Amino acid sequence: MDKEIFELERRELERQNGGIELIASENYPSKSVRLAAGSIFTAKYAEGYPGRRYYGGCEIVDELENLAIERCKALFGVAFANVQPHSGSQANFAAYRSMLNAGDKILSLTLNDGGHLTHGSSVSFSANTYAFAFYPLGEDGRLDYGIIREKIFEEKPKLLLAGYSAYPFDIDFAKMRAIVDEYNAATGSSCFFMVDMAHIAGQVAAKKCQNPCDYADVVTSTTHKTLRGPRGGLILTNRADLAKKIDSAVFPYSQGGPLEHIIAAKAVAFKEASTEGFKKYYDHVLENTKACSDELVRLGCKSSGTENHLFLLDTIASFGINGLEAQTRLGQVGITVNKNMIHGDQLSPKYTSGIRVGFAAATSRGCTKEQAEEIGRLIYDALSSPNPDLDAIKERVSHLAGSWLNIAELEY
Ligand code: DSN
Repeated sequence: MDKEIFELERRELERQNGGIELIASENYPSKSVRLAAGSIFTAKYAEGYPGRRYYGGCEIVDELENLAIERCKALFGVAFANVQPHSGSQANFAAYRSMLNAGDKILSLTLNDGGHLTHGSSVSFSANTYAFAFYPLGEDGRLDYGIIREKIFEEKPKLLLAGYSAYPFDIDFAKMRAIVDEYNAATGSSCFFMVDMAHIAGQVAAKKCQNPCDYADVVTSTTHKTLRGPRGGLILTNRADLAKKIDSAVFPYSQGGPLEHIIAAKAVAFKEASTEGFKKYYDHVLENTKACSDELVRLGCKSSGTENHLFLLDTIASFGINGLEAQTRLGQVGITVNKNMIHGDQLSPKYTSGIRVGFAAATSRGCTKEQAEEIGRLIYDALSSPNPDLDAIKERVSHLAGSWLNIAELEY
């Protein structure tokens, strides 16, 4: 009936299938996740929570949402889960509201070092509602827990925030919990510890890093990045006192009817992420990311190195071009990345000194370690010469992407 939309979807699928997707926050859900997201649950209004709805006819969506909640709790080993947030930003909005009053101070990572807009950017609600202070990374571009400890005593925040959008290394959540506990004990304060694990939710589910739910008062996430679910958010806690506040901060404070079709798709993704197959998938994500980064270093480039699904490539130091130019040039050969500030960046966010490279999506399509190394060489060939043969590189990209699984047919 709607040929225009059908045609746009066809072209987008062709674009996705024909290229190499290296945006670290993107991924491809399975066909089962997409079918659930397109299901008839979209037709049901269900404001409220299971057993406490404002509409009749909610018996089945109650079962659905309870199942999603149970699967989510089991996956992350946590006592309470709210699966209604429409996005990560909505999840952060409600999470802050459950712990803080307007004007309270949040201690967050310096945004240029990898924080998210909702972690204190002046263009988001966060900085408009709360006061923010920031901790920088250490000189080596890694979290410096000594600095965080100093800052918490200096700034006296009500909440310490961890979890980032462009941080390529492991995070010691246990150490951050200890800092908050030490601060609270020494000063009689009740500072909260919150983790936004959106980028590493898949790594947490696969048990390949510390689980922030073991240490934080509240954990937020998206479901569509490394977790491979539908686009959406969630909030987790082990604290019964906060669980109630979280629920009312989501509905009715900041959202209306939950997207039950997306909750169905989240439930499918939680089931998939709890399997041995997902752990193996994640081993490949980590292996591929490191293989590509190592190959670029072998070719003389400056990479951040990696302990997760992403790394930052310093394109100024490696090729003498800024992140925007690198993003554009790679786009011309069918490799999608985003420009990104790198630690100590002297350029503005409009240009940046580097790009962020991630392998969650490519690995979902079957990218192997050897292919990840080849992608390193493709990036090098596209960026190292002022006049590269873009057609030849594009041909190699198409050949590689063409050997992968069709995104529309991805089984889990
Ligand atoms: N936009 C996401 C990212 O690219 O990291 C964060 O929400």
